[in-house]
Amino acid sequence: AAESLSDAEHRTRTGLDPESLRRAVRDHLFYFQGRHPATASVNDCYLAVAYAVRDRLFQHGVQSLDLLLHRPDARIVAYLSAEFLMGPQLAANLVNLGILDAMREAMTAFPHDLDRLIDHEEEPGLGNGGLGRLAACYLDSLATLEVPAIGYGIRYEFGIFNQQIRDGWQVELTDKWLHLGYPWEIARPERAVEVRFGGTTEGYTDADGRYRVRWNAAEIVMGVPHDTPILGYRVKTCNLLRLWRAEAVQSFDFASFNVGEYGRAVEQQVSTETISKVLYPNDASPQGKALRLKQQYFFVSCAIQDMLRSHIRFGGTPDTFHHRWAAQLNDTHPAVAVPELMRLLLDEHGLEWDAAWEVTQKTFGYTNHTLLPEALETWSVDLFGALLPRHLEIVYEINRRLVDGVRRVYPGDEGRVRRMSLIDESGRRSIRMAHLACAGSHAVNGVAALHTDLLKTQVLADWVAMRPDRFHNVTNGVTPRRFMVVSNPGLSGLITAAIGDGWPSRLEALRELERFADDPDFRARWRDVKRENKQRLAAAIEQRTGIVVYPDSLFDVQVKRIHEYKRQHLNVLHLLTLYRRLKADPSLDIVPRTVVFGGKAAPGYFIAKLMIKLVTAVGALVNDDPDVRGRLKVVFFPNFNVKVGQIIYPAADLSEQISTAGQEASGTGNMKFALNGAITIGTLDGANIEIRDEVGPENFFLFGLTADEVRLRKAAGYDPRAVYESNPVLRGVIDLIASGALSPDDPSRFRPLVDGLLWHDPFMVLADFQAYVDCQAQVDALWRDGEAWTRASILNVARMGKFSSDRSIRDYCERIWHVEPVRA
Ligand code: B1H
Repeated sequence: AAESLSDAEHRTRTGLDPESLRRAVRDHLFYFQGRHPATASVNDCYLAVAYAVRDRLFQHGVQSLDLLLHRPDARIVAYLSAEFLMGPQLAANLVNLGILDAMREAMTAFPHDLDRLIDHEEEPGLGNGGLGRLAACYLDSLATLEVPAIGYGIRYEFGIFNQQIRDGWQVELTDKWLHLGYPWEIARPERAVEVRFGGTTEGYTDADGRYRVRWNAAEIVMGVPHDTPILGYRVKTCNLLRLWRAEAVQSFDFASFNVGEYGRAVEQQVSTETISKVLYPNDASPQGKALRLKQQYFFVSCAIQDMLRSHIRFGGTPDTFHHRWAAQLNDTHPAVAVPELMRLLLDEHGLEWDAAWEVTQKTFGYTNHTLLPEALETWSVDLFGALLPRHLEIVYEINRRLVDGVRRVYPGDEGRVRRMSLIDESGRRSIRMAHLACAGSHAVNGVAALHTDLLKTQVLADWVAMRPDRFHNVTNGVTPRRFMVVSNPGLSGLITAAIGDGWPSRLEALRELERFADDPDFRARWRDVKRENKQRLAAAIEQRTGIVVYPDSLFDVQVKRIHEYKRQHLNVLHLLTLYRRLKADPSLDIVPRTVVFGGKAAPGYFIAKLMIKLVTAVGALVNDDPDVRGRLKVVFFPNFNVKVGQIIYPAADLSEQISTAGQEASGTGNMKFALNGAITIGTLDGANIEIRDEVGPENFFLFGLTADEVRLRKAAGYDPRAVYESNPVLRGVIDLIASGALSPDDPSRFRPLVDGLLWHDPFMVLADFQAYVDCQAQVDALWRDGEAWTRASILNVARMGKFSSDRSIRDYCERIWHVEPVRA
């Protein structure tokens, strides 16, 4: 206490006025980086501003922590996730601190202005897509709601690959996000923990004569935490993102070195540090790789040990662990936390099984993010046992008790026992991680109403039958701070001028915009903002692709991972339909459109990469065709990430959410678009359903089969070929692709795509084609009535309040975590 700073000292050191900020930036530049302000580079200035901002975050952070330690009864949320897709930090932190304008003013004294620095910042791409970005939104909301929380994950040295488009194809480049230094984190080597792998187990009798198990591991790795402060919006709460880096215990083997084996001397270090080297670039189809399991166990073990250590240090006992911690499993990637907590409680802290199991179940909640069968993780028993022999024993014991329970409730129902077992015995024996997560949690949830329903009636139906009260829905949400205030200042300013500035942390307040929907003045200003955002995107498109697009055209946008179930190819079929109409009658009066695509394809996903090539090939065909006269433009915007999203969402008129019904668990891009005034064209899938319920069916373009219809249609024997034969428009576009006209250098290039559609079409693209084209005609009709379009756009924003991640987090706090805010 003697050394802590007084409020007055804080004010002089971390003042928020332009003059204090200017001084802070100058000091960091000069004393910390050894740079003269007059000759500082963009990166020098960026780092100096970032450090000045970080000081102010830590000021809040240290005080938040202080508060927690004085309240050892407060429950803390631990969000366990293999991915955190944080996006750029500078502007978001300035907004949350409330000093964006003050810093802009402060930077006029330096050679580079603030917007240049914001533009310079690279983002840590430590996630694949929606699942990782959701974790980041939830951290923002937890802090904003003043709920103490830590995000635990992996500090990958290389995040999701950077995507370049060369000759129309995706090329993957290593993401070196650390190369210029990452100013937002601070390494905490003194808090490192040890993580063990491999070896054997042995039983022994302890001093009290009880049977115990000891794990004699073969390999030890250090986990070193790197902390990034997470400040809430205009509050004093500052939480933590704690990412773990793998380091060798002993980095240099002198014994080898001394006998001349220089290579061997560093081998161990290289192999150890591979664990946190790179993010697996799979969206929704994990592969059973040993390194991936090592990554999962590595960060989970670090996290649980860290939580236990702090619990005990502040006076807790192992049997009250769950009073202090509510841990959420972000999908099954961290599900090995269940046997890890059991192991620590049993083997290291001497609890009996029943006591340890109660603590474990009360600690964990599990969120499922997908129903795709190929994405439900399993690990072969052999691999799991080789890396984690003690955990395999614990999994077997959990399973033994589970199976006993099932037999008690359903005597003689061996089919059910086989279905529910943690071990899949068909073929190569493997552990079903979703079952392990269900078994070890007090609450299981899906991420949108439909997804939760399907989870309950299909994938986890047996589990629901046994423990119905454990299943919940928590519909996803996104943070309006990043996806409105930071990325769309024009719209945010207009909204604030109309309804005041409370809406970013009380998003339901957007409803007050409804009364402006019929105000001609307000509509005109609404259109002006959208137009400015479209101009900004048009400039970025030209700069990155060379394609010139027109801001007066309808900006029709589909950005998300490239996957067949998301049906980028359905969008392409519509595009080609428009193109063929124009070719047949160049004087046709059509609504000019700019169709923008963006998203990464998993490097090993051939068809997804071919879809990217198809989009760029259509662009090459259409964009400069004299018959088209600029009325149709097709753009593939490279390297879609959070930063690019912040330019794209605000500029969209139409949001493409066209997945096969029943396949997209929730979607969150759909929310980001609608919050920025885009109108959705979509299927009854994921959160689209709830978005439509909120904004009203008249302000949403709905088409396509429902999830039930998809199922029935498949059961009845779906024949895509028959659809093709019977629809001349569809035949025209499919034949165009098959003809080779889009790929004169390799006429059969798109054959795999075409054949997939004609002979299998598991995602019902052809079945939904006509409905989609008809629906797009309704889009055109509304677009031609500019006033009506603007009205629908305003009403979309006004009614999207439900989709703030603050609402999602409140749901988790009340229904799953039972935690309360700790107010500073
Ligand atoms: C989602 C994933 C995912 N669901 C495996 N599942 C991964 C699965 O690297 N892997 O192995 C990575 C990611 N991601 C997405 O989660 C859903 O598809 C979206 O519909 C949903 O909005 C999002 C957040 O809940």
